[in-house]
Amino acid sequence: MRLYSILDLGYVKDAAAERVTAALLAGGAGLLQLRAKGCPLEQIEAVARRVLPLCRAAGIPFILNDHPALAAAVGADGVHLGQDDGSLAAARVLTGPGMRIGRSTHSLDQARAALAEGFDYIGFGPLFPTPTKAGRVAIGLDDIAAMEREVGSHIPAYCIGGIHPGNLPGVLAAGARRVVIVSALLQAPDIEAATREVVGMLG
Ligand code: 3NM
Repeated sequence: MRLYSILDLGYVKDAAAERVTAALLAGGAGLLQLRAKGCPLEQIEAVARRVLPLCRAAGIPFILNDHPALAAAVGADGVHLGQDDGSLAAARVLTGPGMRIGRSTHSLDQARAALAEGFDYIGFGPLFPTPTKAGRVAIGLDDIAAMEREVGSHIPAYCIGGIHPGNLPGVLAAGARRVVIVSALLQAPDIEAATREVVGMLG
C-alpha cells in the first residue's frame, strides 16, 4: 500500500468513475479515495456506492474524503479529514468504531499532532505546488525525513502534492515511503499504465 490513489471528480467525469477506478486498481494502487469537493451529497453517495464494490473485489480499502456519517452509511473502510474538519473524536462518533480515519497535515508539527491525536494515517504536503489544491504553499522535501522518523514509523504517512514520475525519485531519496498522486495519474493518457509505472518506482 505504498500508492494511495484518489478518484477526484474535479478531474474525472461522474460517468467515468468505474472505468477510472478499475484502471487505478489494475495498475496496482493500494488504496482508493473518492474526493468530490463541492459535489452534492447525493452524487457523492451514488458514486461511492458504484465504486466501492470494485475496491472490495480488488481487496483495496475505499476511503471517502470528508463526510464521516456518509462514509459509515455506505460502508467505507475509511474517511479522510482536513485540518479544518474537526477532531478525530468527533468524527469517530459519526463513523462508529473500526473506521480508518486519516488527516491532512501541512507541516511537521501538524504531522506530530495527528499522530498524538490518534489518527490512523496522515497525508503530508503539498510537497510541490499543485493545480489540485491551487494556492497552497509548497512545503518542499526538507521535513520528509524527520516526519518519516517521528510519525511514519508509527502510522502510514503519505507524501502528497505535485508528485509525478519525474520528481518521484527525489521524493523517495528525501525519505518518503508512501505517496498520493492525483493529477499525474488521472490526466495520463493511459491511467493503468501510469499507475503501474509509479507502483514499480515505489518498489
Ligand atoms: N491534498 P496532485 S495536496 C488533495 O497537501 C491534496 O493536503 C494535499 O493532487 C495536501 O497529485 C493535494 O494532483 C493535491 O498534486 C494532490
